[in-house]
Amino acid sequence: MTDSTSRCGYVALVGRPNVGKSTLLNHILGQKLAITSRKPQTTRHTLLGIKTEGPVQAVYVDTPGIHKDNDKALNRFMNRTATQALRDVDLVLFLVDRLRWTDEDQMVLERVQNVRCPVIVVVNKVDRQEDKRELLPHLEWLSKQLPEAEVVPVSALHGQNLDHLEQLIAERLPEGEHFYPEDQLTDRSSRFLAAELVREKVMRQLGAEIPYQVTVEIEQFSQEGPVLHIHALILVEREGQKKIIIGDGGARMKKIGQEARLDMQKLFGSKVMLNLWVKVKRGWSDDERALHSLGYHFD
Ligand SMILES: Nc1nc2c(ncn2[C@@H]2O[C@H](COP(=O)(O)OP(=O)(O)OP(=O)(O)O)[C@@H](O)[C@H]2O)c(=O)[nH]1
Ligand SMILES: [Mg+2]
Repeated sequence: MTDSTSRCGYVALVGRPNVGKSTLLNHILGQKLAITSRKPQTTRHTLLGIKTEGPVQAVYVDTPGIHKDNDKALNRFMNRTATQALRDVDLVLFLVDRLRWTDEDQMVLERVQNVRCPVIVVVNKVDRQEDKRELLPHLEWLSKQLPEAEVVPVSALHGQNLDHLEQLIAERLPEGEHFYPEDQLTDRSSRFLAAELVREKVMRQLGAEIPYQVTVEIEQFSQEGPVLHIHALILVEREGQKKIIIGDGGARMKKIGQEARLDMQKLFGSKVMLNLWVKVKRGWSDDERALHSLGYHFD
């Protein structure tokens, strides 16, 4: 945009799990802020990622993937969180994965059709689409579902077409003063981000089911001289899960710790000493009170 009008607004990233919402946020910010993994339902909380460039401030809201499975309190919390984020934003980015259209995409589409603000449909992962022409009928079909929306193919992972996307976003933000100082990156605390990085490594290291039964609490977070001391507690549902996370002779736990520590050092710009523990807390993911005390609540 060439004009110097001050613009600012909230931009929700919504879609079913695994379409690349958090990856897109990180690429736009040029920094790893949101956790990502190949497993669905990685993101559990909304997270603001703020990008200020000259007169334009876009406040991105990363959300949990909207999914069908609603049987546990944690799943209900995640779906409610994502749906609520659609309410108070100025622009919605509806992410889909190339031609893969599922019942969950349909669920999200129906919610997005009801929003009042502008919508951009972001067709992600096009780097994986060998024959791009095959996309065209689907892009047209998407346009018909949301006639007012722009439909934009991108690769969030490789940064393809993101300049164009950001341009479209900027043009759709309302005029107004910026909500946040220009150097602010997020609304979340460093403690929150540290817990998420540990959870990401657990998500990435473990097989199919256990990651969904894991949450992380930060017990200590203190700067002592040049070193950040972080103690994180990994909570699981069952004794057997604890053994799997620890691994043979503590090998898996060590790997989780090493990888999380490296990411923390990058994010916080400080040397980090990280201590991890694993504890069993039965039933936490289906217990409203336990969820609340573990940080799964609305502000
Ligand atoms: N090839 C390719 N992979 C991508 C792209 N964007 C995301 N991915 C991969 O897709 C997977 C899911 O990405 P996430 O960003 O965690 O997806 P999400 O939509 O935030 O998922 P939830 O938080 O579970 O709702 C990860 O393995 C990413 O690396 C892309 O443009 N191309
Ligand atoms: Mg995510």
